[in-house]
Amino acid sequence: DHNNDPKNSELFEGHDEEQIKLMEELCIVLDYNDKPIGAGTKKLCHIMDNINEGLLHRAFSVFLFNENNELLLQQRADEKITFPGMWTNTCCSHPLCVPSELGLTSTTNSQEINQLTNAIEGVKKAAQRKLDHELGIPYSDSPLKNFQFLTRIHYKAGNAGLSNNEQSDSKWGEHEIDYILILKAKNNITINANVNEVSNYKFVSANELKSMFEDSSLIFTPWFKLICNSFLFKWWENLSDLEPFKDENIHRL
Ligand code: DMA
Ligand code: MN
Repeated sequence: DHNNDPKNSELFEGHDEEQIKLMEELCIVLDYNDKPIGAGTKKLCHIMDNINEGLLHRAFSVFLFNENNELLLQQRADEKITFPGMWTNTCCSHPLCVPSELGLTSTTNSQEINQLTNAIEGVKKAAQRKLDHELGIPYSDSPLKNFQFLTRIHYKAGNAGLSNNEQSDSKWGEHEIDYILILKAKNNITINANVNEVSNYKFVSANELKSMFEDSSLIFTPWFKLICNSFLFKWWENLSDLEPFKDENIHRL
């Protein structure tokens, strides 16, 4: 039972109004096997006390590559309540607990046949919505059919676990089953970053990213670090054929 629901006045003190409002979004609460078991506000799902009691939700991470196989990185805005100012992959967020993003509107009525297929469809719609919201990437530059789902990663991270993060805030964390989506651009991508979400962005080669890791003035999100240390560079070397990297497993990192 996740009844730890501290008063907004204390919890959000000093935070950005627009980002506080987004904490009312309804995330998909999961059991250990990625089965939806309810809805929880973004606020409740990211409170470390609830996470420590096991509260888990669904998320996605988009890795967008341009025609030169460079990865689009973003730096999270200082306004973000969780992990502000950190560099990370192209776009991350949560599918909402609504039929379209749960993947329950499929015309093939295959809910019983393959729940994962439906969940992936829902997550792709959420990814399209957030690429537009955070980076101003129009839906026409992110057609659903161009997303490739690779795998799922289960991880837990606290804001406070990070050294040299002055804005670290132990109240907040992440505990997610994260759907990995690759988007290979087939044309020049239009970007119009939302400054409330993204303070900077940059296309990088694998070597450029590795040198960013050497720069101690840059801070990276824990999930991006985990994915870089486990899978990213293998995917990056094989962008033309990602089939061997697709699986139905949940990798517990
Ligand atoms: C949450 O991302 C998702 C992952 C994979 C960490 P986020 O904090 O950027 O979500 P939002 O953009 O909705 O605030
Ligand atoms: Mn989350």
